[in-house]
Amino acid sequence: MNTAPTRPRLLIARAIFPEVIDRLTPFFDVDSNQADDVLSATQMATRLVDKQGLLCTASDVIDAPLLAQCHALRICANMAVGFGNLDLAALSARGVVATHTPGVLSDTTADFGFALLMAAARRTGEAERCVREGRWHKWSYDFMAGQDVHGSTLGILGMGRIGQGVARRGAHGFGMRVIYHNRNRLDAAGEASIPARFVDMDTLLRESDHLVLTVAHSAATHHVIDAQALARMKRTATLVNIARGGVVDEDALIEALCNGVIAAAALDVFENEPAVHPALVSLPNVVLTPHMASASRATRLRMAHLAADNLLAYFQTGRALTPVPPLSPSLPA
Ligand code: 8YV
Repeated sequence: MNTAPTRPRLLIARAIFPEVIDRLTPFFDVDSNQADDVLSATQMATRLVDKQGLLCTASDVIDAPLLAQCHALRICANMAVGFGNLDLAALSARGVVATHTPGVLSDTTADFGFALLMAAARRTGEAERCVREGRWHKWSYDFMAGQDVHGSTLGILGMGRIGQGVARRGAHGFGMRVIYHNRNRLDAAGEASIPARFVDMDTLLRESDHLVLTVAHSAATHHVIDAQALARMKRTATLVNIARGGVVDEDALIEALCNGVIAAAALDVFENEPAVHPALVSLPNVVLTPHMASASRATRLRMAHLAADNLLAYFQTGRALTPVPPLSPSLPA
């Protein structure tokens, strides 16, 4: 009689690095979507119904109707630091552990946030399109004149690890004065090490030359940047969103960019991604990138390994390594 214990069944919902799958296959019966078709709710339910483990990404919606069909599920390992795609209440009600990938992507994401800030402020997207399209005919005193980055005021909304990374780059690399707003204030040593000054939301909006959003999306932060908030910003300001699309009211931002309420924006995340509002595509003063702030090969590999480590630790020791915190005040990178 074969008495070998059965291995837990695992669904890997999107394509990931083959070497990470190789680490998991000795321990799990793996059903892997290496074809990388984005699974519909029905397809996800069909493939997850008998699985104890799930490795998913921020594009996969794990909600109560899905969980109601997946009674075997014990752990959901999100290959992302953000977890707005997970219904934490429904997971916890069913005793399913949720994990995410904090820390390993903070610097790569902060690098990209800074790249977007510079691109928006110095109009690099617009300028590149002008050259490529043969529209550069002569030098003029104000041609492609944008806003300075060095010595300006950098505002950060959401001072988790990613926000602090952007702040350090601004303060140490570009001599920027850093102000921030967050649900929780950093301790004195944390503020001094950047240095950064805690301000209320109104001051943040009014004083920032460049405002970078790194706050988690939740009911409390949904459309926190709306028409009223944009109206309080400087007309010369730039806005950068590397958090989640829902933090910004896109219709209000489009109005603001059309009417000179702020000078420019750079968006890596969108309210209905991967669909992008057509008005954004036609605006010259916005830089648009496809949710790629963490996309260096090394960092994506670290994220996939950490998701795998969580699955292995949970099934081998009963404890996951980086569970999602119960309530997260800012993008907890
Ligand atoms: C990921 C992200 O690329 O980690 C996050 O929260 O937004 C990005 O790093 C994406 O979410 C993949 O799951």
